[in-house]
Amino acid sequence: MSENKTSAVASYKKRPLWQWLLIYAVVAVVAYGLIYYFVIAKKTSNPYSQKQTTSSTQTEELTTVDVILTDTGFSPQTVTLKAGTKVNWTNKSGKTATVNSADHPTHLKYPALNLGNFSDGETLSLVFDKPGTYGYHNHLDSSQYGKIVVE
Ligand SMILES: [Cu+2]
Repeated sequence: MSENKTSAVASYKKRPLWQWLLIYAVVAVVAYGLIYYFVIAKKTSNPYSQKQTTSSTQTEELTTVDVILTDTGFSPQTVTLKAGTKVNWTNKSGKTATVNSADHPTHLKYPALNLGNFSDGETLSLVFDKPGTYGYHNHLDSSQYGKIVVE
């Protein structure tokens, strides 16, 4: 037992100092490598999770608002929403109608809102990106009109 101990000490003493430094250096490089590997792995998984949160906020922002056209007109007549919201107009009036930009009959105020005809049961959609007030009407019955206020 005591012989073993002395030989172990002897072999320890045989190693020159630079070898121990080399071993320490190798161990340190491996340890740092592992740490960096995990840090980078975490960092690469972070943008992914951020991407997920961004897309989930986008889905939150991209809410839809439904406007129903009945024979008494568009309901709700005035819709206030945030930029990026999609408006769905559904025709439940029993007749073919249109969604056209103000003013009747030129429809020049907001050309993107000239969505044209939709028959009973059909839906027209438009995403509003810019703040503003957008008037529209049913060109086939201009007593039916509405307003989209984008904040
Ligand atoms: Cu019109």
